[in-house]
Amino acid sequence: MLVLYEYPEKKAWKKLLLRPVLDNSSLEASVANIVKEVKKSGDEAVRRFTSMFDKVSVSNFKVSAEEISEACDLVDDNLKNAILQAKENIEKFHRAQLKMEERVETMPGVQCWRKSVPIEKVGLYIPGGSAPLFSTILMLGIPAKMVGCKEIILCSPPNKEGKLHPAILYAAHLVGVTQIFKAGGAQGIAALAFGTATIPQVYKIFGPGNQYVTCAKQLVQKDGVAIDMPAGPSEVAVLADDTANAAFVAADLLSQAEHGNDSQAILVTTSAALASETKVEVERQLAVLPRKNIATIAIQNSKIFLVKTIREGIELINEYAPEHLIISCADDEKIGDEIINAGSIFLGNYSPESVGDYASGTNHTLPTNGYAKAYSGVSVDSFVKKITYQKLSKVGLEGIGGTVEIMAEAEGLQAHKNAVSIRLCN
Ligand code: HSO
Ligand code: ZN
Repeated sequence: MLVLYEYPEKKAWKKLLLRPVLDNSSLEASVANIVKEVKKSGDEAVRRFTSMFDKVSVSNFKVSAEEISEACDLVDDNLKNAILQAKENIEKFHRAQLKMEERVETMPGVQCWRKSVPIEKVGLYIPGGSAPLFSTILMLGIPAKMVGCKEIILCSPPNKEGKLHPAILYAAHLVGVTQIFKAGGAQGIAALAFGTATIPQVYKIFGPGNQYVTCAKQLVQKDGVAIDMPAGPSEVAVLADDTANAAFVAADLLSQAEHGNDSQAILVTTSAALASETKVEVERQLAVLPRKNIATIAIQNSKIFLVKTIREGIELINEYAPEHLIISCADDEKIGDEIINAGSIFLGNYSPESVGDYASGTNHTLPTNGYAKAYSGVSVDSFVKKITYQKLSKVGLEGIGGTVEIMAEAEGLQAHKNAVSIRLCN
């Protein structure tokens, strides 16, 4: 059952909005051991942990061309067409982010500019488990390919038959992933971070995963491998007034709840009627969901907040900083402009989160756990580094030289000053 908080006082918000705490400490030691073993023994260790955790012995981690073409035949045409439509939209939206920056002449003869350079080797992690998230391959693979990453390596845990889901292979092939490996969990992350005889090392690792995967990503970061962002359980918040539709709101809350036991869904509303109707609708829709066991547990952690004004609702949302925010209010766009902390915002009664999860074009890899206060979701920028350049003419150096000499002198860095003076013969 969703818990209803009626007009909670502001000072109580922080506590009420706390996410369930994920305590990594108990698993950190075992994840650290897996990471260390893979670093030391490479493929042999990956094989050992794959039999231990995935209960399958894999002789060759690399997915072959035959396996890919077999998988492509297995995916039905309806699904292929849907994936193609999603790909087209995701490409359109992400292509618009590829902006060239202009050269700037900061002073006569002093030119500065910045260029995006693709990260040469990136790793995409796709979880296995109860739902094969092939949509995440589109969200990560499309921008990686678009900016020109040379090696796009995908790792995903094999099932008990030692295979990956056909839709995963189809999507990976479609977006131009360069190599696919059957390796999951912390061992998959460690393999990507350090490389093994068969799995290439990458410079940045993307993608969601369970606590083991998240912990492994955090550990390898200490070894200099970049990661997309600290990931936590998925979440949605709905901000609604009395123009919202309780059945739609309930469906949105449940679409997030079915992701995992630890998913969170919250409703913030000014309408007492909507709050109670949504409660009833959630129970009604939940009862017939195939993943009702998972969704029921997630709904137990989920909350409804009744607030006096939309303004108060906006403040509460900004405090929570949800991964996804659906605004079902008459003034959706105006309210949307006042949101400062959210990963992705869905406006009006006809913009369910599911559309962004799959196909509208925006990226679904987004900051969870309150990280939306300081982090953005994945975009083309996540796959590039930006290098700055400058070129000065002699006139340029003559113009700026004095400024640098004075500043260097004041910092007590004579060699810095000299690098200018020697050129200007001062
Ligand atoms: N809502 C998830 C993404 C997803 N949904 C994938 C369905 N498939 C996290 O943003
Ligand atoms: Zn989703």
